[in-house]
Amino acid sequence: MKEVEISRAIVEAYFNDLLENLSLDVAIVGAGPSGMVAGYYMTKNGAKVAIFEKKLSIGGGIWGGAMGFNRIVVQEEAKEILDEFGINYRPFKNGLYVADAIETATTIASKAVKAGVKFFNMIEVEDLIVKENRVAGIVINWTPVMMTGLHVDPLTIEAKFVVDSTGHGAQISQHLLKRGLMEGIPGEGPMWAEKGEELTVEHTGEVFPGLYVTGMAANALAGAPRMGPIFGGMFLSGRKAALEILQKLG
Ligand code: 48F
Repeated sequence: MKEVEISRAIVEAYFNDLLENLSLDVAIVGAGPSGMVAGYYMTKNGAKVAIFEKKLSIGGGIWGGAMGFNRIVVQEEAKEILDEFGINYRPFKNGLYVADAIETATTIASKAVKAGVKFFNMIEVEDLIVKENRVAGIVINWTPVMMTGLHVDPLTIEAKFVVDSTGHGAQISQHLLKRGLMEGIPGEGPMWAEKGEELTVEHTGEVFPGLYVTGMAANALAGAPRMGPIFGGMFLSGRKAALEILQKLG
């Protein structure tokens, strides 16, 4: 066993994947619940999808449940998505169900990978490609380059659609805002769980030609309330974006 052969295996496999994913149907930014669920449904239905995540770990805000108590709550309307993924849950009361955060994060990630979603972690999306008033792809860099502020130019990925699943900060839509291509992003409002869940799904959609928002990013753009550790809205938002994009991809 030669060390350099181990290196060759990694370099070859990774860069083959990167080359194959330079041109996508859909580039999803952010591997939280809404982004991973969106990726799963799109890939399962034939789209070529990759998810770019700036952190080392994927799963976004699922892992810690609430305050680090690693359980999440899902409401009746989204129970079918737990069933689709085969995630166990226990009924609580009033149409609420409790699931294990670790099982939720790992199962969604695993099912997404097995459906064919390609994950690229430790890559930060630092900008968008915009051509003739339409988002046409993403601009990527290594997270350590961004963290250290090194002056290193990025690479690009072209995509028919980009999904901003970056959570509370709506990081990708912010790039359009700072260029004057989008009107103000009010940010999420104070907590109101029921309303926040409803509005997450309602505001999931295309916010600029070629750019969709899901999950908490949708609330940030709409000024809709935060909702805390109830996750049904995130799942339903991801599925809604997936079905709309699939329809547009034909
Ligand atoms: O925040 P996050 O989990 O997004 P979400 O799908 O779900 C929100 C819930 O987790 C929770 C909640 C609801 O119940 O309030 O917070 O809306 O995941 C967003 C992911 O995007 C990554 C970030 O590291 C996180 O994993 N991300 C953010 N900006 C970038 C990014 C970027 N510029 N490039 C790549 N990844």
